Amino acid sequence: MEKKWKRYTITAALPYANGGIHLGHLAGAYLPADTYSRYRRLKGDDILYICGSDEHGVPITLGARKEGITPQQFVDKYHSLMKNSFEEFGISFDIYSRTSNKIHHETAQQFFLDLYKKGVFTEETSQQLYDEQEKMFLADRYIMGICPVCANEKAYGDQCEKCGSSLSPKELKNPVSVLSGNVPVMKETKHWYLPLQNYEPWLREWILENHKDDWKTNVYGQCKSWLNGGLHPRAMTRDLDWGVRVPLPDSEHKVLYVWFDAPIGYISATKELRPNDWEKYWKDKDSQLIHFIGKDNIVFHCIIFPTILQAHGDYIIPDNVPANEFLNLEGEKLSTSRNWAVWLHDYLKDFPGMQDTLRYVLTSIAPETKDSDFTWKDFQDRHNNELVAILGNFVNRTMVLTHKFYDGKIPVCGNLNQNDHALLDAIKIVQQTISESLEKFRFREALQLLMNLARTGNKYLTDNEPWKIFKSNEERCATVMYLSIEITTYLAQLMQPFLPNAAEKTLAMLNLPKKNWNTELKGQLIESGHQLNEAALIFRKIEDEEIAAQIEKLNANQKEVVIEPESSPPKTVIAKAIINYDDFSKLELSVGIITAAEKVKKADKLLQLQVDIGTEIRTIVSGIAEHYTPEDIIGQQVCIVANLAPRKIKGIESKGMILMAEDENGKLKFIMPSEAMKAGSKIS
Ligand code: B3M
Ligand code: ZN
Repeated sequence: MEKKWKRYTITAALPYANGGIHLGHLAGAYLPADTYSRYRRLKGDDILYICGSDEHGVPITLGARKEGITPQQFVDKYHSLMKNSFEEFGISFDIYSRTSNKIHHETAQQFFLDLYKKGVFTEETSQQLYDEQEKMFLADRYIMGICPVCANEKAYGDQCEKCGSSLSPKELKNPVSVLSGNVPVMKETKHWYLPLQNYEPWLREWILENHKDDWKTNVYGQCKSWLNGGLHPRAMTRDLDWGVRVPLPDSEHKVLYVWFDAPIGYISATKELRPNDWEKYWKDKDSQLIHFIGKDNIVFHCIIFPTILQAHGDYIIPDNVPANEFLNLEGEKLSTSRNWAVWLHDYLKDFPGMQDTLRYVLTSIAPETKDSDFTWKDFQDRHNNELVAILGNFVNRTMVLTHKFYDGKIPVCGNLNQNDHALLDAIKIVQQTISESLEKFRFREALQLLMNLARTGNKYLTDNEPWKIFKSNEERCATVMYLSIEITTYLAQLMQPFLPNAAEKTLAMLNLPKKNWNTELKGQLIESGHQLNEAALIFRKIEDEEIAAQIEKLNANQKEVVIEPESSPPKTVIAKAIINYDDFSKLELSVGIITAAEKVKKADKLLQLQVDIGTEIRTIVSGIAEHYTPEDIIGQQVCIVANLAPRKIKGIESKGMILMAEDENGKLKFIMPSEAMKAGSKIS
């Protein structure tokens, strides 16, 4: 039996306050969550749509340093930029808060203390790099040194941006502190860890068994691969000065791990909004908690935060986490460092009043099951050929004809023929099918259903040609127009979650109020004699020049990410020296099959793979995490260098190397035999 929920707590990932909002963010989390929230409100459900800025973590302190301002000034600037764009775009948050608020610090500290007192954490002491002059422990990004792989002198503690290797600070040669330029020393430090491994059986049952059927396969698959990879204790505190202070003695320079405090931000924002009854949204088992996020946040919302909530004991856990995949831009991965992105604040300036168009396009191409691509040409086509030519056109034809024939008064409906009855039946079920799709988080499908109703309307007008029978068959003409207005009215009501502005305009033209989706959106919605308001176009056309300007802007603003000239390699590949056959024959190359894959902690680019090479299963760490997700590559045939000396990468011993080919966009692809082969087959 499907559960009946009393209320809905809907969250969208708290964006880092270190930049603007781009189309990828919108398509990933904020727009689907907004559509869903609007739908729930139209049904009269008790919902809260919660969001805010994530203002802690190393990206913030580093960003502030770069701009030469304090972290607080830095987050103030980006918080208001994001808040304003969301507002202007019409994302209908019930609250857009921020994690630097006092109420958040208090809530997160209390949460930490509750867990601490329950004995949930384990304490561990370890050696970390420390800057004696600045008197501070150095996060990976605060350490620079020589890359052990390519000898770049400006590699960071977590990564070399020149060769792309993921590194750990201890691997760097001649490490120095970014802050002082001094050589850091090793110093002992204590941290509190969440023993995730203890919650594995509970997580397995909750996700793998209870949510097998209702979670999206991309989300379920990622969780499964994390769980199968084995869970480990994760530090919930950091040695930093910016963040939520650890509420324990002797912790002046320690803050809560940003991924501990940020999701609690959902709770503090609810408290801020509803100081008197926030608890029912977080503690009542009849409240449905739904997290809208992008795929890079899955582990935090499906494994770590739920474990924190569960360990606490008083809170509900998410019922669903409908994470989206990524949105690409003009065939390439979005990149904020390269400025390969379309920023919402720019869009709003360039296309004033055209929020619905962006909503329409991003929902039509939503990366619901796999990555999808936004192109400006497609944006124009969808707007002109669908919004204008199908939806706008139908509404406009109906309005204009009604004014022309009947001075804008809804005419009397005469006898219905078979087609009319079929039409009415079709209208009646649309609301139900749209609702069903929305409840399954299938926004593309839901929007498609809406557009099909507009298509049906256009066809009905074209088939019945009321303009030809206005004089010869008054009754029939009136009936056709009556039914067309009825379709328009359904469209206006049903548009609301997707195209709120167009819906409002259409309802204003119809001179009708919004209806409750649960109780009022059935049967006949209009009455003969009702006076319509003046007809106006709901969408204008987008011209070729506007699109050309956007493409030009995108290319012009693109930044080449080159590292300082003195240390950067020439762009072209240097031809390597000639080798003889003996050199070549030293390589042991063979075919392998990937049997398991998981992300490497704290390394965005790395996957830890288990590769069957016939005689054994090898652990190989490979820098392909930006090109493949773990669940996509299980069973993949690969070619490997089997006799490469083992190397420790991020603490994992990697035994071998996977051969990859790189395309002109820097995308890596597996090299594999032209036909499936047994693991261990030799390559020569
Ligand atoms: N700020 C990461 C991100 O913006 C992080 C999300 C927090 S959600 C609680 O993708
Ligand atoms: Zn390097």
